[in-house]
Amino acid sequence: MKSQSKARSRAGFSMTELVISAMLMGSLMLVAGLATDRAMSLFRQRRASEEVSSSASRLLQRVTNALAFARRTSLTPVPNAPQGGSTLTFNTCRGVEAGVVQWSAPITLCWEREDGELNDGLDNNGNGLVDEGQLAWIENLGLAGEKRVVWGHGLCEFLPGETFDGADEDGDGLIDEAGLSFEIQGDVLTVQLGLQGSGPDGNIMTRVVETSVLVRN
Ligand SMILES: [Ca+2]
Ligand SMILES: [Ca+2]
Ligand SMILES: [Ca+2]
Repeated sequence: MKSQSKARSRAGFSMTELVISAMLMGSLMLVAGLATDRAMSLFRQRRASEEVSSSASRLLQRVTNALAFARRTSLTPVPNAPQGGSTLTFNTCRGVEAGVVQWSAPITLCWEREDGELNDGLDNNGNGLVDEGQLAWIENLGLAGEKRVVWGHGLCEFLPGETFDGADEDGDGLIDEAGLSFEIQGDVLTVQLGLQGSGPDGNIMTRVVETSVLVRN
């Protein structure tokens, strides 16, 4: 008997060892699986966050380009603090012909409610964002030949830190600034954009970008 037991021990693992090994292997696979899920979740989260950031930057650059040759005296309404503005109409310089500066048709950049969305604190269009807006570029607003293009979606209703209460809650000198905000000081026009996106877990990500344009034409 003694020699048979020694033979089994030498020949392989006992049943207990096999069970323990299987349990250890299962635990390791579970840990590895959880780690992979966590890593993938973080990756998706980071990618979604980067997409919102890059979209905000691209949109701001487009707005900046549109304003690059804006006529200072054409800014309507003049976005003075503390009201600023979320709508701005202006003409831009198209060059000089026969010594005369040529101005564009009136261009309007504005925050407007996203299609399918209502101002009711609910996500009416089911995109994960609540009461969000879109950025519209409009030529000849309200006139014959009006042209309209939506440049961006997912604008915040108000920039972070602000609500619709007639007060400057975030203390930046502007009252109730929207997800598209204009402010002029002298000839310097400051633009702020607040963009939102819905993350993989349904969480809302918000990015605020800002730039200033010297309006001197
Ligand atoms: Ca929505
Ligand atoms: Ca809504
Ligand atoms: Ca403010």
